Amino acid sequence: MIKGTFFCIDAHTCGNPVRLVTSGHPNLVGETMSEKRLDFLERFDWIRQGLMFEPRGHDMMSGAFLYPPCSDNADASILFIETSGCLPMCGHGTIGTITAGLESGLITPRTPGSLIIDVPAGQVTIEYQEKDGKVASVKIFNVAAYLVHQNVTLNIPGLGELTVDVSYGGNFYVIVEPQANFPGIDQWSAAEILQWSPIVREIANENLDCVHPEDASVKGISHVLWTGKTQTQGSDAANAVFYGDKAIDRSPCGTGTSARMAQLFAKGELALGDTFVHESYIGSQFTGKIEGVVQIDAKGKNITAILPSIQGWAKVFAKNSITIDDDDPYAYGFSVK
Ligand code: PYC
Repeated sequence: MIKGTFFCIDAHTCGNPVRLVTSGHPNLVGETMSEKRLDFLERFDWIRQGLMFEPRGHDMMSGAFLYPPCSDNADASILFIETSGCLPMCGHGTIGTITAGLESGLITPRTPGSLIIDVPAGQVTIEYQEKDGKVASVKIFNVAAYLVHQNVTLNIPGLGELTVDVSYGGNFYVIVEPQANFPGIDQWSAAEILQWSPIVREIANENLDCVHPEDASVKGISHVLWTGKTQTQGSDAANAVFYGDKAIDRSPCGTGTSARMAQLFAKGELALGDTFVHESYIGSQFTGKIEGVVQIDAKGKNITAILPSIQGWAKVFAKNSITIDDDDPYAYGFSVK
């Protein structure tokens, strides 16, 4: 029996996939995208599994559904899906979704050139530029980002000690900079990043508490951000972000760039108004900026956070109709361990 048919627009943001699902949306219960995200995970996760995992997707696959706005001031809402679940926020996913949504006419801005979007992590504002009938670039004014833990030493069996920071940029990131037991991403193969990242993430999660002070459903370290030398002219820094079980982000990672700027701001290495050109493992670039500084109330204790922006581009390359049919033994996908 066919469980669902999903029309999808496939795109990539600076190299990383974005599958915008444009039909087959389940009706979700909840007032906010955070509540709707939890409802989707509880009742409709089979859709994510079918569309993200092999054979319809792959390890890096990530995507999104557009929903009507949850807030009065917003133009639309986004639910993110990927191999690991439903992220509270995804920067490359937002850039791809906005590009594909505008180019296909699925998003109609009330004010040309700008949009307000509800996401599970809160609300983001978008500014975009068009050229020759296409979206040339998308700038996201992201949710507040802040450094959570600083200079924590983790003991990684087989690798040794790593001193790391943990920062939030829409997801929680362990950030690993070059040090005795890690020479930098320019010295490590993709296979080494994929080998050590899940172990670092697991040990970091065992040792460090990460719960967002304004939404307790946003918790736990999901990503590992490794740094190293740049390879593209004009980059201020380079990173390789590990997500899911076996993925390295091909884009510079929007929430990772936000988390990294928050870390560098807290350590005095970036200031309000600074731009930050961040490079991915394949050398593609996002331009980040520290747009503002705010205080987040964490049960009476104030956390200083930055308001980051991230600018990048996406390209649409395919349109397809995907069915999930119960008679297929791999209807809900698989992942090779
Ligand atoms: O761009 O925020 C991002 C992202 C998260 C995981 C992969 N990309």
